Amino acid sequence: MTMNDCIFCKIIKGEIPSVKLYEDEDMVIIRDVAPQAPVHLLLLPKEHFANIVEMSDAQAATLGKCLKKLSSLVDELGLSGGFRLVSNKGKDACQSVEHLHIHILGGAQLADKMA
Ligand code: DGP
Repeated sequence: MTMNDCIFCKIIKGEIPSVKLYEDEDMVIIRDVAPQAPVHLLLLPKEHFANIVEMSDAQAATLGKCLKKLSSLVDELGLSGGFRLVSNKGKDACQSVEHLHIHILGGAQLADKMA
């Protein structure tokens, strides 16, 4: 998969519509189209890379910055009661979009088991 046919790159560029709740130079945060919790968001780094295993040191530093920023947005995103972060990598985890993304799940008490 290249950036040209990546659905999340198209969302980031505004070529595919999405509900964008936050955007800065490093990331966008959108609503997941198939929510699995009352609040189900996706944090998308703007730079395309497939997953956490393929992440460079520079991309890891940017992702850390994004997560730090997320911590300041918790109330406005409806996550003040808590939240869960998930990033699927590969077949066993059912990763379906090969552009690293962090699922942000919350808005209610979540199940205490993840699998
Ligand atoms: P994963 O299985 O971890 O690769 O999750 C991909 C998620 O992306 C899945 O929860 C559904 C979501 N998704 C797929 N296509 C779109 C889209 O076009 N718009 C939005 N907002 N979410 C999408």
